[in-house]
Amino acid sequence: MQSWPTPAIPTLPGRGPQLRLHDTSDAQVRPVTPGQTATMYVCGITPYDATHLGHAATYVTFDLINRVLRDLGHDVHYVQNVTDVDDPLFERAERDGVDWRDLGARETQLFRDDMTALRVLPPRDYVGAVESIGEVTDAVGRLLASGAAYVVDDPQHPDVYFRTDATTQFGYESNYDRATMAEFFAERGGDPQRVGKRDPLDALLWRAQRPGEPSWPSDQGPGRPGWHIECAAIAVNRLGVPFDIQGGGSDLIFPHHEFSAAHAEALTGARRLARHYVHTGMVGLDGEKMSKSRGNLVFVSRLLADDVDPAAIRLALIADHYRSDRMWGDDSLSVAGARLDRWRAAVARANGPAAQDTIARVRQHLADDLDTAKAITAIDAWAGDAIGGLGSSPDAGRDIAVCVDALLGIELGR
Ligand code: 5CA
Ligand code: ZN
Repeated sequence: MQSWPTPAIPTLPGRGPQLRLHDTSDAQVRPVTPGQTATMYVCGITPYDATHLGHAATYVTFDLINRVLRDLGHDVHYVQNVTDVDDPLFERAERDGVDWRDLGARETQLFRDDMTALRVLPPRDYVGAVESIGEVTDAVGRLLASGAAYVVDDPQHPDVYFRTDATTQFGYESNYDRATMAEFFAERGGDPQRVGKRDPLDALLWRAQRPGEPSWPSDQGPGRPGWHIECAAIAVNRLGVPFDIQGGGSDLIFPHHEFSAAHAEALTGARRLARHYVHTGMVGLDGEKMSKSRGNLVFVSRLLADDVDPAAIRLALIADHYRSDRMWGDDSLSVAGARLDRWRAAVARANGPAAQDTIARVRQHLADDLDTAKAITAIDAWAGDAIGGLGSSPDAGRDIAVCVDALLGIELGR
């Protein structure tokens, strides 16, 4: 699929410390250790509705990681999918009387526009589920051949399932116990009641065609892909295993990332799909997680249409730590907007305190599991001093603007 345009990223002189990130599977913050090219896969949208602030917070978080890795001198091979074949898409298309392909294309384009406005660096490979069906059918065939998958005993709907016990390490990514797995499996797209499965947790790999549903040919007969195998196949075929960072919101920890990892590990024999499993907290509104099913959504495109400065949206989204579940508040935008005004006024001044210490601090805080709150406080302190007339460096404003642009993705206009 076509990605979106790359915003300009200025180069910041010098180097920061090694990046450390929280890994869900090891439940600790530890160094990210890429080669020259860092490899990152982040789960993309299911395009049946517009991008809300929860999605945006997640993609901006991985954009910060992308920027920090580049600042450390790495190339970043970033891959993202689009789940453009899935039940919610068919249901919404049916409800609205539109073709599911047109709905997916329209919402994906809206997402590209939102990401462009938020200055999110595009993935190198942006891959739709429809585009990757050949990769999925190949993977399903191999999983069947190795005994990691089986066809349910249902001649009418011979769906293919993945054996939860196909890999010995299953469960290492989420560390959830069986009861928690069962709960999230049922809540997040699983089908524990499906008759003919060997284990209620076994995950769908290939869904045999049902009347009225789109289907594609495969050796197993016509059907469509399951969810986890889509991300497993797309990631493995572009990044190899293990890759450096697998990312998404915390709602993907189980079953999605556990099974994506298990599918990929059963396919390749690798012990671990990703070196780091990084998960963002959930953004909520009015006391509840923002989600399409609850309908408590604030859309990025709506704010942009209301002429909200995208830099203020971005700054509001990174004001608190990415791993915390947090609420979007009535004052989130006004606080960020006021801060942006102050930063812009500060960098526009003829003189300010030399920027080196502040830049070093920003790099240090971001390297510490993306401590954006402290990074922002460091810029606030510099801006306060500059506006207070301290310092006599004529380059300071420009240097801070370059730092904020390169690392936080926010343009201050100098
Ligand atoms: N297409 C799948 C992933 S393969 C999917 O989960 N799509 S999604 O559109 O539902 O979500 C896209 C991304 O936004 C996922 O990483 C998801 O974890 C994240 N996300 C969804 N809701 C929120 C929220 N309220 N706060 C933060 N992140 C969220
Ligand atoms: Zn995914």
